[in-house]
Amino acid sequence: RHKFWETQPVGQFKDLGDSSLPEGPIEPPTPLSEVKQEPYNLPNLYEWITCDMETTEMCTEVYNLLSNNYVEDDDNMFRFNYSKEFLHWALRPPGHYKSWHIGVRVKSSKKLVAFITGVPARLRVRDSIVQMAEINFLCVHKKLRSKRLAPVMIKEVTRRVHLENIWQAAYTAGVVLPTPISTCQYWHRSLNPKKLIDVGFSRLGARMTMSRTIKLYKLPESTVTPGFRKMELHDVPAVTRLLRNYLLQFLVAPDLDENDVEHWLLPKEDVVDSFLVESPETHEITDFCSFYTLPSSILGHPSHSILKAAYSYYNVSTKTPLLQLMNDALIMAKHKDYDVFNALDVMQNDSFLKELKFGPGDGKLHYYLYNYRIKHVLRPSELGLVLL
Ligand code: MYA
Ligand code: JJ1
Repeated sequence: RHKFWETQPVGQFKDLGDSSLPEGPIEPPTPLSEVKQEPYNLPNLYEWITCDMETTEMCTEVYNLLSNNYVEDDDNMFRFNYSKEFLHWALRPPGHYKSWHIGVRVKSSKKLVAFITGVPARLRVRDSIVQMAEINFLCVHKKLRSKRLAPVMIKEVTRRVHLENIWQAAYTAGVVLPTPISTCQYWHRSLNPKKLIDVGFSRLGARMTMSRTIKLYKLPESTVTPGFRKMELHDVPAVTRLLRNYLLQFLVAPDLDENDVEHWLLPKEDVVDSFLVESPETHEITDFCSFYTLPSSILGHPSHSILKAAYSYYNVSTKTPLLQLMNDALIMAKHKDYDVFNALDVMQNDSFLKELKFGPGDGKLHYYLYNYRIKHVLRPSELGLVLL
């Protein structure tokens, strides 16, 4: 069934019920001297490149590959359209390795036809802190699909991760592979229902008119929580403390330090937005919410070409009820002209999705670990991790 994945150190379907298998690494690290020194072989017409994501030329080439060939919904109506600025941010966190940004070119024309990336991350799995790679942006040009190029890309990124003495990875996918540690549901909150319906992202509900629908999704002009404001650089220590403490309750979560928080959560225009609640009395930072910007191309629509989507990222409530905090996040997203606010049912998101008028989407997201076994499938609420 899975000719490639059956050969890899990942949880296998046949082992799903077997509680005699221990939690933790599936195979031990090999001595670095035994890691293959040369890249894997590609079909002869192609060559490996290491992408320098510092340069706008490279960011543009990657952007062009992804915007034409990356993830689509089940009905091929929308395609993720990560911006160049987003890619520049997502691929250069503290301690990133240029060698983990891997492209494949056609030798003759130099055209970029495939891509895969890793970035380093510390993840906590129960009580263990594990150094990992987060793998993302695996893409093969539409004209080169089903030629078994993806397994070569995955083996090559694995080799380059091993060369840095890292032996585990985390990744998400819309497809089922051996074997998910958890399966999450996408939920969507309409902010611009007229456009969403026009482009086929959503439909008029039964016994609903357009004006009744617009009224249903109306939001206040401004946020309601006293002390709600944009996160600033000087907030990094307080946000780090708040978030670290909050993430302890989940079985799998990132282990973030101040440098990580500055990179991943400090607002960056049209890339990541973060807000917090500063108590007007004590000036304590008590609550936090964030979302990232991931537009989708609308395929083949006569008048609309881009759907502007916000994706819920990390949220922490200690004083402001999470429902009210997320309603303020929706108000900010509407104010910034997003068409839809998306969220997974991870962390405590279940507690606000229905009340804030999110509806379940037709997409699921499966979470995976490479070379790390988890004894039981996790509930989405046990996951404290959001990948981009
Ligand atoms: S998820 C986003 C993936 N990208 C897209 O969906 C974009 C549109 N699709 C494409 O570009 C292609 O269809 C891709 C497959 C490139 C996905 N993750 O070359 P093939 C297996 C893992 O003939 P193609 C993301 O970026 C498939 O089951 N494996 O197929 C996270 C089959 O294996 P098997 C996948 O369609 C990526 C084999 O590939 C995926 O031309 C995490 C077929 O290869 C998938 N999304 O190309 C990667 N889709 O026979 C793993 C298909 O066994 C990282 N396949 O079933 C693992 C950790 C590595 C680091 C470890 C460090 C220690
Ligand atoms: O966006 C998604 N689905 C939308 C559009 C569906 C269009 C037809 N297929 C959707 N819309 C309904 C919204 C509605 C709003 C009012 C309330 C009720 C709901 O369901 C889906 C997620 O649901 N997205 C995708 O399918 C994109 C791919 C998801 C897998 C991602 C893989 C990630 C890669 C890892 O890095």
